[in-house]
Amino acid sequence: MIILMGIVGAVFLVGILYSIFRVLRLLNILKGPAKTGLPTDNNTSAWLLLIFLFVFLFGFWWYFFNASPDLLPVSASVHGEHTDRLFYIAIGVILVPFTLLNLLLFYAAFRFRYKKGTFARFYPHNNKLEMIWTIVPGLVFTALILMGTNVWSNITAEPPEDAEVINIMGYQFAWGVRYPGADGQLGKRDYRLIDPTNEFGIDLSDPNSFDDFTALEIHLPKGKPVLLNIFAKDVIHSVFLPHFRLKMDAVPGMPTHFWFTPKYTTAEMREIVGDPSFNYEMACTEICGRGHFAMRMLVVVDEPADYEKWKASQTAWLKMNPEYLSKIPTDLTELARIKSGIDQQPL
Ligand SMILES: [Cu+2]
Repeated sequence: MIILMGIVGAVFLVGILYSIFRVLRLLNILKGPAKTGLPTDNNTSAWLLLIFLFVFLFGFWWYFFNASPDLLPVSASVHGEHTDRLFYIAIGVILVPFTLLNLLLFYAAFRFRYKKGTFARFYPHNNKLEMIWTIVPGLVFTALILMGTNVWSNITAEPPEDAEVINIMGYQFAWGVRYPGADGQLGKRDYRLIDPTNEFGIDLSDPNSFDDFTALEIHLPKGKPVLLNIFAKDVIHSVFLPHFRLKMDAVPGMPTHFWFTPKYTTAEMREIVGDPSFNYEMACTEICGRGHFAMRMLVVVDEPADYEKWKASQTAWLKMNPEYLSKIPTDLTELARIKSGIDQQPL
């Protein structure tokens, strides 16, 4: 709402200022050429420029402070705090010169408006100035890029040993999620094994895959590193977990990954934002086709003990699709029955 108000307000103001300018200009034309030889609207333009400066600069900062609570929600991941800090540093680096330069530019346009008998000094070049305004921004941007590269290389580097590994598969138009079962190891996958049921291409010749399970929502443990291995089955999708400051494309044929550590459980975040119905979510942020809007998935951050409980309550993919038992090498069938819990009654 406030964004809409800001845009409407700015358009309205530009309209008013432009109308005033047009009216004054028409009046000048009607009056005919001035006797002094000075363009008659010269002073008007200079004053209008000053008014423009103060109205818009004031409007800008008013809008900035009013909208700033909506800029970024509290970061729900550890690295998110670093990226937020970078974001605010970049905003500062942009806004301080933005304000100073605008003050200077509009003041200069006003102060040095045309006056009879005043002549501009010819000042075409100054090496020292050129050096300053090339080197200083160069150093500032290099520092920003180095800080950003540092954060980026951390979150895309190898995750800690104890990280929870989760596979995410984007396809038109939903997400598939695969967790390791009780053994904590995700089984291998191979795209050549993908079929309408086996959407991940789970390789059942790998005993680690027997107890893997797929889920309709994502659960994450608080305070524990989580590695997302990201795949796509058809077109480019993009994993977007805004509260965790996580965005990584899901590219067909080119697995990507991202690791992060959730900081607040869903219950804690509900208290922080003061909304008992708050939920984390994962969205697709690549316009991937007609059903793109449907690629939303609920994300729940649990206390580690609750997370383990949730994992234990899930049913292995193999148990849900027992017809795949026949594809398992015979010497592994018995192990597959045990690990997937195929013979056990559902809980
Ligand atoms: Cu998508």
